[in-house]
Amino acid sequence: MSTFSPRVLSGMQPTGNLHLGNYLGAMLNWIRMQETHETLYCVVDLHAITQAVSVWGGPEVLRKAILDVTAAYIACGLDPRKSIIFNQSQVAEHAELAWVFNCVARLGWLDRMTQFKEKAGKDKERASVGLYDYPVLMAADILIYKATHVPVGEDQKQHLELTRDIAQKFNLDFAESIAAQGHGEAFFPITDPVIQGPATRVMSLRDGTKKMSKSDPSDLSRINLTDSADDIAKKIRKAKTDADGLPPEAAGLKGRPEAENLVGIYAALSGTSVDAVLAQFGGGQFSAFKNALADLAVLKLAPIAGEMNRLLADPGYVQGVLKDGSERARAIAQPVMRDVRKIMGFVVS
Ligand code: AQP
Repeated sequence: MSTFSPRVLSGMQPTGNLHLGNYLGAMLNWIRMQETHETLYCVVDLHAITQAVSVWGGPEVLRKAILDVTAAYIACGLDPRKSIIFNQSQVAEHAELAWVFNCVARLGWLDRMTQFKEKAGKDKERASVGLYDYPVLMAADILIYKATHVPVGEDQKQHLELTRDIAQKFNLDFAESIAAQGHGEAFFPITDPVIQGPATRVMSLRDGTKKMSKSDPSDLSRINLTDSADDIAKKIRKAKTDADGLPPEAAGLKGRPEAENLVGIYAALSGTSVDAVLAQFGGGQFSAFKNALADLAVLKLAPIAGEMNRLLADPGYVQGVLKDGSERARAIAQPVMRDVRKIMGFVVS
């Protein structure tokens, strides 16, 4: 059996402000895991350009978004001394391995990806090839570091399954060469998704059946990590709810997506469970719960915006973090890519 040392990789797209969904679904686990694992966190800028230029905004918008997201990472609690923080485009091996994986992955696998269907909408003929190929690049992002664990929100589960399929097929297709080159039975690990916590899928504050998302046209649908304390409190107080109060037990949230969402958010922000939140607030008025949630959200989130502004006042520092992180990431990625070339039979000079 091949064994792989535990290593964590994950990323977020610089396509706009990070929001509460990114924070609760992914970031809290990222912060936790930097204490126990070797961790790499990237700003996935190559993924940010998969939609039309009019959607991602062009060079100036992208440049700013990469720095903003990096500052958000640090402001949330990622520590550049503990984690490798970098932007994807600075490590060319992501794109090179993605090409190899394009030749391993099958069209049928990609055709099943629901995120492409949602993002491409009805007019998929006009979607970019990059949008379709996004999950293959994501597999390369992960496997170029032989990452064993990837903390993500629930929406990324299907893409992680594709990553596992690609790793498995590569290991099988090239098994003889992998063994001959001294890598044992498997060259790539079968990565585990880490989808943990009471808010792995945070829903829109305006519609409990839709994921909270950067691209929702309604700003009231999400809490941005850059929102002021007033905006955070206002958005929570205006969040859609139904007419009933809070139930005493989790079973009572069934069929009530908005209530379930707000309780999950409270549990994640307070580091407790849905049951514990309902033990405290169940049977009470929704308005009292919303006030408590607004206070908690302001307490936890408002300092992040302040810290982001402080960091962005010194762009040289943020750029320095990315430069240092990219060098450290390249030092891991380059030998892996060299091994892949040898395994596949490319003549390496
Ligand atoms: N609503 C969410 N609940 C829980 N986790 C979420 N994530 C995103 N939305 C939620 C997780 O955040 C990480 C980074 O996501 P991303 O920025 O790379 O991509 P995304 O899923 O495309 O983000 P958005 O906000 O939904 O952007 P748009 O609007 O462009 O589609 C991932 O781990 C993701 O699971």
